[in-house]
Amino acid sequence: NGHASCVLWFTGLSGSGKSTIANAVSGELYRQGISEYVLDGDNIRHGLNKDLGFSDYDRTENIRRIGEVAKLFVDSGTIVTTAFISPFRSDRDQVRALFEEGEFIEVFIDCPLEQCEARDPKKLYEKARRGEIKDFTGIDSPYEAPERPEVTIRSDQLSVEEAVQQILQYLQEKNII
Ligand code: GGZ
Repeated sequence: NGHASCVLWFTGLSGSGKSTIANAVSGELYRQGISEYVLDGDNIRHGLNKDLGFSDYDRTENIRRIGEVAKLFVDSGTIVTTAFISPFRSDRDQVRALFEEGEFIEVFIDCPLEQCEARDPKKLYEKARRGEIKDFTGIDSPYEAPERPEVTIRSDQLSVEEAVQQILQYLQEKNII
């Protein structure tokens, strides 16, 4: 199947919908016969990066390693989607610099903190507010929103299907798929 490879680099708060939308995009690409893969906490933070926590230093190292892995996938001809908070602009920009022009597609999963906190499926925000988790993104650790993301998904206003369509449309416009 003729398609270009790229990284769809999702960034956004915990609970913004990154994993859900990443997996839905991946399912649709798979149905189209496209070589694709999702990197997320389940396959990275539990394995390659299980030595890392959530200090600023560890997050930077987490993102650096994920960037290198994403590059290997792109070199292999795959469309790789990454679903990590990646809160620091400079870390994301360093990953961008690993790629050729057009290969790194920053996808901002934009959802107000109040919404993410209201959903709170794993009750992590509740714990962070009580001080039981420290350095929690959006509470006592910063989130630096992208300034010029290639795609912005208002996940509080769109259905998962609409979000998937917006991303696929971008890939089509850029002749990647
Ligand atoms: C943020 C945390 C923290 C802290 C545990 N801050 O909603 P989740 O559970 O499934 O997604 C969050 C995930 C964030 O890991 P990332 O690798 O994406 O973060 S980063 O890119 O900043 O390195 C959350 C859980 O891990 N989690 N403690 N303190 N999220």
